[in-house]
Amino acid sequence: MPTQDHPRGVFVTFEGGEGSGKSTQIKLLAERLARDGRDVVVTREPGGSPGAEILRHVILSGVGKLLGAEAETLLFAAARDDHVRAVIAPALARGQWVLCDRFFDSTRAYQGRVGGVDRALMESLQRVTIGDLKPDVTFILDVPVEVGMRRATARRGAAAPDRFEAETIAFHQALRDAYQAIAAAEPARCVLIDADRDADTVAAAIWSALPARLTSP
Ligand code: T5A
Repeated sequence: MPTQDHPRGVFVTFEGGEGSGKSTQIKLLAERLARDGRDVVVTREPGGSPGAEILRHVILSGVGKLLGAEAETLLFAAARDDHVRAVIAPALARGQWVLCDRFFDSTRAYQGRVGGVDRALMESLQRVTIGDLKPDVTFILDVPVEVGMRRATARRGAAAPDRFEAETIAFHQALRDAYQAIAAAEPARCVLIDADRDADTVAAAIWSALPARLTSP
């Protein structure tokens, strides 16, 4: 159980491929933290603020893809800029816990490692949008591609796949590899979680990994 007092709130992000179970786990963690008396804000990207939600609609419609990888990356950055300033930074300043479904690792994985967007552009955008704001801990939910796609398809029902759900199996496999590489490169911040287990087992793994990450230097 996390007990450490932080000078600001605690920023926790969830990452992973499609259908990896991020929303499910954020909900479970938020409920558990609230029972523990913590003041929790749940948010998501792209979106999370009124301006960023408009951009989410544009991006997931596929319009960004038509503009090209760099322009689509700019749209994600614009959404993040608004979200950080309107929601995340104020909540952390108030001392709240912020649980965010996707953050800058999604850009690094989808647009950077898999999409091939220029590294210098990515770094510039990161500097402008988030500065030195980094998550205290990032849970990367890892599932085999076919498991994630099956879950996402079942949840979607009759609706059409969005811009990224419609990508190829090779794209999603490269994405899984990218997330594993991010986790390996930043072990102090990132925890790779085997999410191909029932939701309660995954939640227990997340809960038990949290305190150590919050007390590490
Ligand atoms: N993107 C985003 C970028 O390319 N760059 C960026 O910088 C950012 C921020 C966002 C898209 O934008 C891209 C990535 C994404 O493609 P989205 O609609 O927010 O799109 O999609 P996702 O974040 O991928 O969210 P999903 O809703 O698809 O997946 P989740 O949240 O990982 O999964 P969840 O919890 O909704 O679960 C999916 C289904 O599986 C079941 C659930 O009940 C649900 O039906 N489930 C489980 N079933 C069995 N066992 C478990 N352990 C389960 N956990 C959940």
